Amino acid sequence: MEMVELKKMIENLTQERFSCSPEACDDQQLYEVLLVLTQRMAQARSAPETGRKLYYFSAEFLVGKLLSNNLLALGIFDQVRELLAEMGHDIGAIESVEPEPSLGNGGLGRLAACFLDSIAALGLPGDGVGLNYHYGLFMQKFRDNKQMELPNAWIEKNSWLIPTDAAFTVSFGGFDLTAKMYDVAVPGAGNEYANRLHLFDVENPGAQPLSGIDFDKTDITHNLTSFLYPDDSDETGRLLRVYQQYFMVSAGAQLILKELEERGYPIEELSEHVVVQINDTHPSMIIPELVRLLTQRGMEIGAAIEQVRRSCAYTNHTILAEALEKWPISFIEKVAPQLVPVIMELDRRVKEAYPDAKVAIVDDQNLVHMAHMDIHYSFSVNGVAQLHTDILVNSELKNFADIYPSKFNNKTNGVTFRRWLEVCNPALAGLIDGCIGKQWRQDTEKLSKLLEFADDDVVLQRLLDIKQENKNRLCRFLKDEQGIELNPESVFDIQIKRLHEYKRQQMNALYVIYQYQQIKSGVRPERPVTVIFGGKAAPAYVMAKNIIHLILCLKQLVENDPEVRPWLRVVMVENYNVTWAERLIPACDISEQISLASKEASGTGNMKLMANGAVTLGTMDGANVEIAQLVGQDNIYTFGTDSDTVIGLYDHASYKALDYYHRPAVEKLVDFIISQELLQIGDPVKLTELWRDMKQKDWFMALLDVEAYIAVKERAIHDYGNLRQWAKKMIVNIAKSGFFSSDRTIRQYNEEIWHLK
Ligand code: 26Q
Repeated sequence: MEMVELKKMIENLTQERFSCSPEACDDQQLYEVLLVLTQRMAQARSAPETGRKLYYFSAEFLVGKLLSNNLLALGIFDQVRELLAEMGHDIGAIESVEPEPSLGNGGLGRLAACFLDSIAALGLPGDGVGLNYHYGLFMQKFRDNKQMELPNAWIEKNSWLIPTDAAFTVSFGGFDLTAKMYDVAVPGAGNEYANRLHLFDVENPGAQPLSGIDFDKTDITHNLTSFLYPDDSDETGRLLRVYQQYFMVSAGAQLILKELEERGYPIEELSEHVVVQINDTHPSMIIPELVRLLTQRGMEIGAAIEQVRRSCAYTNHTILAEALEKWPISFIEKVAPQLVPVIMELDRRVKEAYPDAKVAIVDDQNLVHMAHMDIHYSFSVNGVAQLHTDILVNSELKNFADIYPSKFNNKTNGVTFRRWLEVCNPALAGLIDGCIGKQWRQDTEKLSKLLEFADDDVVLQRLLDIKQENKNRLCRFLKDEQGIELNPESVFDIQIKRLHEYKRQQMNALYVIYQYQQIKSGVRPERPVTVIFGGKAAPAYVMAKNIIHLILCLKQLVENDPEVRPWLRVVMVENYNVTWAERLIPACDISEQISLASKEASGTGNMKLMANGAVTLGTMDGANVEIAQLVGQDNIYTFGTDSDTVIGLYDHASYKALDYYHRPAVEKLVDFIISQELLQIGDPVKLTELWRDMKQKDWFMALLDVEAYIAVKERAIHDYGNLRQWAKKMIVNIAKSGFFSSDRTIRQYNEEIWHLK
């Protein structure tokens, strides 16, 4: 679009809405103007040509702020930034007034958002289907070195939500609700299309939290879409969760059938024209709901089941047994009694064909295993990284893979480089353009051409300079928003992800203790190190909160010790979210990916950090395995017990934390958790609980790997001293990151599962 034309549009909008020139507007006003502008431009676009159409069902879409991303997709980001600068405004400041739609917990929700971005960019016909939570993931505050949760409202008078005329009745046991459909436009980058994210909402929302983030979970009518569940560890109100799930899938199923009819196809041809991707088990009730609706419209049950089976595909995101959803049939009886006979029939057919109780849908305790229903009644089951898929096939879901060997397939996750490189790290994107041209923006595999510059001193120096600028910028944000002052010259070692024992933030905390003790005994690290954490703990997840408490206590200890502070700093960013990720990732030197091997299905932060020139320090878990294969041993720091060994330890229950605790080097780290120094700062109950768990249980085997971890981290920090060598590692990582574009992932979904066109 021409600059003059764009300028005129902005001027008209500011005049129309605020009766003033763009120059006279404040950031809030300009944000609203740009929101309206992008929304209109996106709405003027048409949906991609539909052969088969995809519906991506997900309880979470962690889209993050949308302004920059949408401007980029519409191809006007650079022009708008320039125009605003001419008018005396900074696009960064304007963006900062945008509230972040945090409609997801973490990896799974962010993946869904990256996928929508890529589906649109590839010009494929595919819409998202989810829920319009009024309160997104809670806001995290720290008080007394503990996590507090506050409600997080994101919908303002002007938001990205576009009301539509579509509404569907959803029948629950004893009452009906109307599901109103709101759309968020998803413009495709580099084309003229736009898809939609459909978010369903109740007609009369409006619940306020009772206190903190606590809602009246029995008031379904008003509270069904009030809030996003902060992950599976929150046991309260599980029934409301089932209400949410059924509401989403029932409305979504009705939308599918309505659009099928509008396109002029009979329901008998459903699977020719529709594919449903089920993002983890949260939307699994789509299967019985579609069967029910098809039979209601006159199809014979066997034919209906067959159509649904050929339409549905399921993605598994977890190997943690405790995270697999199993609902008591009594819950479903209460929420959606009309589904019970369908589920019983689906189960009956399974039991008839496969007498093995381990593959039943309904078990002998009347629990409905959602994943089992998905596997039997879909045509594709995929894991999200090669190792994850291998573990599903060879151990976790072996019984199923033996029955349906060809259903199982791998789709290694990816991330959108538009948000996670072009938007969040424009300086690096510009350097890459200068080296290899701009084609990588369409095809990220072309980043491999950067390898030709691995010995180019000018490029390597520029790469280091850009990293330094990004570290400086992060320091300014931390200073302005959280009052934290850091040494930008230190090594930035960053672990950002949800708090979970399997991700082993506690092992990183043990490293901090190690380094603290070294310094106190007179041995300084080779250079100053800043260990940065970011992440939220589920409000009911006691151990995860204890780990946050330990980290915050360590931070306070280190901050107040003038002997230690110049060499070691600890930071925990408050309220880590997509927006903070966009600031942290470009500033990272060492990317911490230290989950217990076999437990992290994929990880996607690892990919974003790699693309921004961070060097991974990690276990051979999830997609780290593929990162290691791509970059080679010189350009990654791997350590720790391998996944086969870990799986063996669980199978034979042979890991004994105490044995590792009693190693002298380990004992003095663990015991520091209840040292006088820390007990003076923190809550003795929490610290003692954590200490006891770590030495006696340590379910995720931090003590098994901690010595190897410390050794490899020391080596990485040593290697950082040779900056030229380090810059080479950075460039190799960037060059090899192209495989992890969600454009590649989505191409594979389309070629091997969806067949959209
Ligand atoms: C379940 C029941 C009740 C309430 C909430 C939940 C719930 C919510 C969110 C269960 C799981 C989640 C999120 C899971 C998740 O984020 N998994 C991550 O998915 C990423 C994308 O595939 C992977 O990269 C990560 O490895 C995986 O942990």
